[in-house]
Amino acid sequence: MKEKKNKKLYIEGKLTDFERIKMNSNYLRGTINEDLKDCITNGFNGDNFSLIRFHGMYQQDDRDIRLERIEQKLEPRYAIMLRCRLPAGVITTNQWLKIDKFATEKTLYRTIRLTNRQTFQFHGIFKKDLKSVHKMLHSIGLDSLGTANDVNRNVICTSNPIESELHHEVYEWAKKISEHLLPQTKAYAEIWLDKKKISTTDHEPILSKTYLPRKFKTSIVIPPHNDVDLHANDMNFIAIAEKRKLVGFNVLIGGGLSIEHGNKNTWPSCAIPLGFIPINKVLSVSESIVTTQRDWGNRTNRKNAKTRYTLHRVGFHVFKKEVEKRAHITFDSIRPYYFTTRGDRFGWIEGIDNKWHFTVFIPNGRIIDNSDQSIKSALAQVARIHKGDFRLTANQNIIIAGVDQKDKKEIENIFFAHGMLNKITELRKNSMACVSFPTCPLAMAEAERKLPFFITQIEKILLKYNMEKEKIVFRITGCPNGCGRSLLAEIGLIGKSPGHYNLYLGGNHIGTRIAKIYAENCTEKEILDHLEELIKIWSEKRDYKEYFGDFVIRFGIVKAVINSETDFWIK
Ligand code: SRM
Ligand code: SF4
Repeated sequence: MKEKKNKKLYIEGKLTDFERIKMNSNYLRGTINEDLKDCITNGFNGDNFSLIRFHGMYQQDDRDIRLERIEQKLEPRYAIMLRCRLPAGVITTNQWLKIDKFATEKTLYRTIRLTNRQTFQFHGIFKKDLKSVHKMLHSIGLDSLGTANDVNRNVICTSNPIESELHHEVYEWAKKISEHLLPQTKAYAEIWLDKKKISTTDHEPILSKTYLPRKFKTSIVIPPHNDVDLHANDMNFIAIAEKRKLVGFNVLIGGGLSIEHGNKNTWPSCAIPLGFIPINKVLSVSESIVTTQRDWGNRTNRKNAKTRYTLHRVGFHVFKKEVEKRAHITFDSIRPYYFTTRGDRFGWIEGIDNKWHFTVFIPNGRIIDNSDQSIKSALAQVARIHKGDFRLTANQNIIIAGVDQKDKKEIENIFFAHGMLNKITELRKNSMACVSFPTCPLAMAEAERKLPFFITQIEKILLKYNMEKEKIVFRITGCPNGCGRSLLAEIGLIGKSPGHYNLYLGGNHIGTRIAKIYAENCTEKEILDHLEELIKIWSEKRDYKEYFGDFVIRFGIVKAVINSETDFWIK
């Protein structure tokens, strides 16, 4: 008898072209190898343009010189951005020195960019150097698998090892989940590492031949620090400890931030709780959540393909029941937990193993030497003498982890000598921007390059109203895809067109509330005028120590987004 499909669970309609690309790709091989031999263009052709993303690479062109190249009748200056896989952001000093060298010698911009998912990107690698970057990464135990496209992305995890024992256990889970959910195809090894074709029958038991309907993101967080912004992720594990020992995780699903300007069929969402699981169920539960999303996610519309839309369509309880069935468990009630902070805790912190950890502020995560600061040189110098490792944070900063008391001064001196220990305001520490121009093809307005300007202006406003010591989470994202996580900020800007942004307010300081639109299509001046007015009122009318994000809600300046499907778009 023909199986009767439940319409709620299976979307009928035309599959997106992306589904065809994946299906016809022979497990992500496409004709990438042939393209690599084509020296006429620096780009990739046809489906390969999308397929290289499954190998952790994006084809980009420098948008600052796009018009100039067109006028000169030249091909756009194609170059590749490569994103490494680095579960929980842990990188050894030896690995760091190798990537630093590669960035200097083989990339167009000679920089490394720390991302807000605890890894790094190289921008501007030419096609001819692609195999050498993969071989270099492989030689130091790294890869770029599963960092882009319709797979589980780099698994992020609370980064500061202050709670060392717990952190160590949780870090191991981040690695295990990442590895468990990785693509199994041998295409990566064959194409980039010149490995001989090992098997003729590839198999993707978890991801399937057509992989997931859309990107999928996972976080692990150790309360009370929501430094990973868990609500931006599809699947989240909140570590629950008893007597400092990990006993299990609360599992939350369906977070995500991307929207389309004006498209009410898109909305951001905080993740919602499924329940508590013991440690031994982590892999089966993560696999069951991923396979349920794999089977039920929308493959006819990529704008509605992420887990939150699947939950909305099939119903939370139906989804939960299916996960329980697949994982052979019953979720327990959520265990109590709370968050007090987000962001990074800068400076020295002593871990419980008597080691010290030094969190250093990296403006926009850009590892570069410039006239004010020589960040790249400083980190390379530290890497040469440091006996512990580096941890990349989910806020684009870096932790020099595992330092002995006696070595602290030497490390600090290096950063000081390179101009990196200047005093900065709480606003600057809690700010973030996505990459945007010139490399991001989707950018509508500046983000990374505009962030210092906005911060400096807002700092002046805060000073004027004696609020300069206050923390405000301020973020800019160059388009509504939301990479800069502006919709979880107390003040968030989302690019509309060059020089114009929508202004969002009302996220909270712990990252558990979605922000709401306050003003549309503003110029930089209009934004600063709005902020001056609001900061003035906040300074006069706030309750004792009330955060900006909470104040704008209590004072009725914007309505709180409680149920984002319904509340987000209502004015
Ligand atoms: Fe992102 C696409 C950069 C975190 C939502 N993101 C892109 C691309 C690859 C543009 C593209 O598709 O061609 C950007 C490359 C710019 C460049 O030149 O480097 C890009 N995203 C980034 C990074 C580097 C921003 C940063 O400054 O740190 C972050 C890399 C993280 C990583 O290491 O994997 C980054 N992106 C995010 C986040 C935040 C997060 O994950 O915590 C989000 C919002 C959370 C979410 O997923 O809902 C995010 N990026 C997107 C989207 C929208 C996805 C969607 O659900 O519709 C796109 C566009 C797409 O996938 O079609 C996108
Ligand atoms: Fe690019 Fe938009 Fe992401 Fe910024 S938010 S990096 S502009 S895709």
